[in-house]
Amino acid sequence: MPERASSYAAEVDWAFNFVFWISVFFFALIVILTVVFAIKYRRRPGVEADNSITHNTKLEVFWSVVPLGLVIVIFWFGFSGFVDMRTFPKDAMVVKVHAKMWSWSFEYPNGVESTTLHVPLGQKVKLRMDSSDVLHSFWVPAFRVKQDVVPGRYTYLWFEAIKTGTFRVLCTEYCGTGHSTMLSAVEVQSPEAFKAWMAEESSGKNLSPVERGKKVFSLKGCAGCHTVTKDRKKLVGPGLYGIFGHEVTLAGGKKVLADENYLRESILDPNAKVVNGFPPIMSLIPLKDKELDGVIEYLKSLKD
Ligand code: HEC
Ligand SMILES: [Cu+2]
Repeated sequence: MPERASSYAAEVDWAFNFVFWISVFFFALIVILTVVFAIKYRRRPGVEADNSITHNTKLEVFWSVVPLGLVIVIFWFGFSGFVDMRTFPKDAMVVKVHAKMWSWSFEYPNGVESTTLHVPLGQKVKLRMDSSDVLHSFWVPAFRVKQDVVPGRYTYLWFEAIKTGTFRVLCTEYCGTGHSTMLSAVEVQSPEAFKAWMAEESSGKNLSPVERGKKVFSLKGCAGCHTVTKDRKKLVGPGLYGIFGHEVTLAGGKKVLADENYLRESILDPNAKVVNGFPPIMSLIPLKDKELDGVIEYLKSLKD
């Protein structure tokens, strides 16, 4: 089991272990008895089958009532845990979670946005989740929470972190080519560290265009499909390192120069010119003028 970092974890693990060991016990019991009886009562020459026993009421009541009791206990643990998870505390901090192919972003009550989820230790947090394309599923193994994120509606989740540290966030609903890279993290910080982080994030309004662009690039999910490293590794889309000022071969063989207008068009009207060898699956991601400008400056800065 992954480490336990939320108030649910101990109870979930207890229920899991309970069911697991009951299953192991009955599996062993049934397999052993099957083998023993198969050997002991096998057909042998000279031994007649004895059909005098038809049933045994005491034994039958026993093996019905005991499992019934066990499944009632299992139901009780499952149901009370479920009720806890679906009863949302009124005093929780609400964070909006935006899922899209293939990235996560998080939006806090004061409007700050981030690509990793920051939460203070010991504070109840409620997530309101939406997807702009297909079904995703938000999963934090260390918190023992998992919730589908469904296009066209909001879904919710709440938890309270009990341990500081960085814990993995995964998408656990197959959502296309980039599914396996749809990763993020939860940073559980002490309340002071969380406050300091929040203050720094919300004061960062005077970013240079390149810095702003870099932020937009990860917040808007561009990084889920494009690398920006020197090796120009392909993800779902082409690597964007060094793209500015270079020639791009389009589907059909035509070559164009990647100038500012090409970059602008590639972002505002993604399928107007499709890069050779790539599927036309980049969707339009709405950007404000300043964000678009930042992204273009950022792409221009990706060079030696
Ligand atoms: C769902 C995956 C996906 C996302 C998200 C995505 N792109 Fe793309 N992008 C692609 C693909 C695939 C191509 C190549 C096909 C084409 O040209 O449409 C591409 C092409 C491009 C190109 C042209 C590249 C070249 O080599 O000529 C640029 C520039 C670009 N994207 C920028 C962005 C920016 C900026 C964002 C975020 C606002 C973004 N993309 C988000 C998949 C994506
Ligand atoms: Cu997903």
